[in-house]
Amino acid sequence: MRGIYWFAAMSAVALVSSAAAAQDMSFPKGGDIPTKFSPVRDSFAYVKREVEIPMRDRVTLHTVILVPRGATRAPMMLDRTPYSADKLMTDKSGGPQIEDALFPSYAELAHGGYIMVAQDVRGKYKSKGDYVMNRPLVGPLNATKVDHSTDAYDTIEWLVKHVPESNGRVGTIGTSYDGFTTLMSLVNPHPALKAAVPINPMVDVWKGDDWFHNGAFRQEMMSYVYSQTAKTDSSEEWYSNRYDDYATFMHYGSAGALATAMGMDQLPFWRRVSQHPAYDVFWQGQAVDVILARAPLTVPTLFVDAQWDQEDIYGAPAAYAAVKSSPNAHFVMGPWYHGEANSEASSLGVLDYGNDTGKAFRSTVMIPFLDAHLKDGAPAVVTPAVTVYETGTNSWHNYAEWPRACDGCATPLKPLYLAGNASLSFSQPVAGTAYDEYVSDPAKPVTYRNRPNAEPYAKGSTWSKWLVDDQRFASARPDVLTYTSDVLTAPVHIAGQPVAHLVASTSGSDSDWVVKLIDVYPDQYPQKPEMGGYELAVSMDVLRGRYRDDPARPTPIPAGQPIAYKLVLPNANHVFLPGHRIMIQVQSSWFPLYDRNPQTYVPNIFFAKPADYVKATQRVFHAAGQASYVALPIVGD
Ligand code: PG9
Repeated sequence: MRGIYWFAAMSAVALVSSAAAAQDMSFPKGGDIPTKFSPVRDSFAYVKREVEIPMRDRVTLHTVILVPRGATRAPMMLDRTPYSADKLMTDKSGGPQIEDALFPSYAELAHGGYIMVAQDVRGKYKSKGDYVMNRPLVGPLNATKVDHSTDAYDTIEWLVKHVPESNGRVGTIGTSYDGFTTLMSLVNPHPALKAAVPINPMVDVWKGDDWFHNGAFRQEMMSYVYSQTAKTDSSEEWYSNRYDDYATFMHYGSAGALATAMGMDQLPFWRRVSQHPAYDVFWQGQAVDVILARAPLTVPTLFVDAQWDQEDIYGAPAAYAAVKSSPNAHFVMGPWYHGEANSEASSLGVLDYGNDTGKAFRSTVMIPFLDAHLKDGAPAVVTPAVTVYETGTNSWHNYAEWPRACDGCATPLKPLYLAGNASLSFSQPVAGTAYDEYVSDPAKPVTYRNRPNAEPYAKGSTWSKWLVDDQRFASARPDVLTYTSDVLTAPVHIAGQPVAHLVASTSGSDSDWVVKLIDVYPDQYPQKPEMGGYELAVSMDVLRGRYRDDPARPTPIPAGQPIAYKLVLPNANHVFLPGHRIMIQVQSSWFPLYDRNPQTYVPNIFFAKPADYVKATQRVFHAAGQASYVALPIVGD
């Protein structure tokens, strides 16, 4: 009898447990993802908050605040970005460490006790409002009541009132476009803004930053305009059915034709760019160096430049130059590519520096500078006016002035003359052949680097290193004039901007002139044999000839007449060592980075027609009275 009861009980238990099991096996109404899940982050080394900060026009800007755990009376660093605050401040690997959420230089700041703040600029990603590329200041180019200056002010006002862990002192920091927004925070700055670090900022996008260099259009940047302005979240990616951009741009001919093929006529910023090929009030009104010069620099600022900046090589030096009379202005130039100041930087392409120059800059210059201006009771720090890395000797140096030699400086520029037999001389030409010539053929343009020319932002691209490519691919071409000095027996140190002065003619009615200053390594270089004979570009740039007299008013070039051209080249702090030679190259295209000059004067090169592209015979003169030269900022030490 007992057995029956036992069996019944067991059966009941089995029934209940199977019912329970059945209950566990059946998923809940609404499925397995709860309507709200609160991740547990107590073990994380930081606390992250996302807030929507209201601007004066009530538009809210998405802002991510990363507070090192336990921080009190901490300073805040603000980076206002068009590239997604979430991406800038995300726990990428889901990890609990600060390094999981921030790239190296921002992680170092957070470890140093800084609250890090990233904000989507208006109209991008999660921020509301209208996005405008490099939104100009309120005024003739901006009829609204808001710009990056007002948005920075309103953001800082909110932060100092709503972040309890802060000490009420704020710094702004950012690279490239974010360097531009950092500079904009200096216009009518908020009183709590106590320091700024614009790194490789966009300053004058027509003269020498992202869109043009002296009027030659950087057509490789079209993909950026496309991806940046087609959608708020930049989810519309540029595409091409050719790996080699040389082929892409040759296929379409002009930048305007490619833009039309890509649907870019729908993009208002593209329409403005293509309608303003000259340096008219549209671009002049956005020149940030000119804007900064209108008022004293009241916020201590570190203008950070990169000697081989492939994107904004003009910006930091120009902005610094505009305000360098202020004791608040400090200039840094490192041996870097665009943005490399933020990361490990012991090398750049073939150049080895022997130590991490990025870390050295951040730990000995940037962070002490910020600590002194932002942390409670921090010891005063004397930040030198100028901190520059000297390539060639691989050493850091401080100076009171930059540039150290220039037209009008105590140390003047020293002309290095193009001479006969493809030579260079510090003596003026007196006799010999009057000129050298080449045929510039738009059907076979000189490339800016060896083909294939990958799209700069394509996966695996080495775009960031192109300025240190070996230039022997160019000097081997008949349409590149190459002049070389004798082997140096003593060091030649340049510290500033070389200035090219060409006397040249063209058989066309328009022309581009590219000038390159190059350090030629010894043919035998035992310390690194593969560098034997390397042609390292130290400073180079392009001038679109139609703008030779007035960047705002282009004019045709009178065919066949020797004309004087002046082209200011980018800053360099470089020593040409004994055993090396100095080289100057001259050419008339730099493709496909820059659009081709049709060499026929047309109203707007963006819309040049195939028939406009003609060969031209170019002559560069180096005769007495028609001397071409590069004036070098040579200094004695
Ligand atoms: N200077 C970068 C860039 C701006 C515009 C076009 C292409 C590149 C940058 O902001 O990263």
